[in-house]
Parts: sequence; structure tokens; C-alpha cells
Amino acid sequence: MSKANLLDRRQVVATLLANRKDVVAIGGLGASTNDITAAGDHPRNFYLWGGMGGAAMIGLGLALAQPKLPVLVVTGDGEMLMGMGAFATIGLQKPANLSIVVLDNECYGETGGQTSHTSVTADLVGVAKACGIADSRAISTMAEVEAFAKSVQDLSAGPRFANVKIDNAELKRILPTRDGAYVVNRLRGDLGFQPI
Ligand SMILES: Cc1ncc(C[n+]2csc(CCOP(=O)(O)OP(=O)(O)O)c2C)c(N)n1
Ligand SMILES: [Mg+2]
Repeated sequence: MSKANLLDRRQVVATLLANRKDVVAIGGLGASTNDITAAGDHPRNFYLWGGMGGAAMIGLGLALAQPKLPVLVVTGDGEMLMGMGAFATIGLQKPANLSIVVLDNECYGETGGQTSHTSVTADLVGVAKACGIADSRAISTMAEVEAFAKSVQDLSAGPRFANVKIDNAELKRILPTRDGAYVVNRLRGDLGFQPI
């Protein structure tokens, strides 16, 4: 089922994070979190092990609380479909420092590759735009990924959304720690806050 000329998810995420500077990267449950880990564990990585549908809203909360921090959510099409209402609040609040990337393999890869709505009808770029996220792009080339990675550093022009078509290859799972308290306190510490 894997189609030629679709992008490789690990290459996409490695490119997004290559010159990350201050970026906090929030991974959706499962595969996108593995991709972020594969690009290199980092105190500013926030991994979701569960909470399907919550990645964009966690990004929104952090972006509103820390407006000088570039916040990048990297999640899957299935996870974003479950939390699609997030677009409405992000489009309303318009946090300029928030960027969202969906790695769209048109399936629920983590649970066996069942086809998702984006393979047939659902257009996440259209939804994001209709919710008020003016900078919403469909990405199909690495050059576009590189341009998007640069724009993540611009804290004045967001929110922005990119739907990146990727192949549906099942890759080796590169798992980060499952210790949520450790992950949140490591991030807080790196941002200069006390542990909770
Ligand atoms: C509330 C809830 N429902 C279902 C699941 C099971 N589940 C885990 S990952 C996943 C698929 C995620 O698909 P997608 O976000 O597209 O990521 P992919 O693996 O395709 O990159 C599902 C259904 C879950 N963890 N939580
Ligand atoms: Mg998917």
C-alpha cells in the first residue's frame, strides 16, 4: 500500500527539529512521539503516551502560557481527527507562537493501519483554514518541510498548520521514557520552573 514519492516521517521530523533552538516539541501518542525521539531525546520534548486527541490542545495551552516560546505539535492524522475541535479554539485564540504538523499517512498506523478519513474525504487543511488558521498548508516535498521548519521560529506570524503527506511504512519503534512525571519536570526545569 505504500506509495512512492510520499515523504518519510523520520526525515520530516528530523528536518523539523534540526535547528530547533528554543522549540518545545509535543508529540501525539504513538508513532509521532517515536519520530521525535528518533530525532534525539531532548529536555524540551513532551511525549504523549496516551490522551489521543489532546496534542494540539496541550500545544495551545503551552503557547498561550509562554508566548515567547516556539511551540511545535507533531501528531498523526488519526490523533488530529479525534481532537479536530482544537482547530476552532486555536483559530479563535490565534497564538502566534504555535505550529502544528500532522504526519498524514491516511491511516491509524499504530493500531494496524486501518484507513482514516483523510484517505477519502476529510481535508484537515480546509478544516484548519475554515477555523481561522490562515497559514494552513498541504505539504508534499522536503523543501516545503524545510521552509515550514524555519517559519516555526517566527513568533509573530502563527498559528500555522501543515498537513504533511507521508508514506505508511511501519518503522522500528524508538520509545522514549514512559515516566510522565519525569518528562514534565524535565521540561519545567529547562524552562526555569520548579518541579510539580
Ligand atoms: C482514546 C483512544 N482511542 C484509541 C486509541 C488507540 N490508538 C492508539 S494509536 C492510534 C492510531 C493513531 O493514528 P495516527 O494518529 O494517525 O498515528 P499513526 O500511527 O498513523 O502515525 C489509536 C487508534 C487510544 N490510544 N486512545
Ligand atoms: Mg496516521
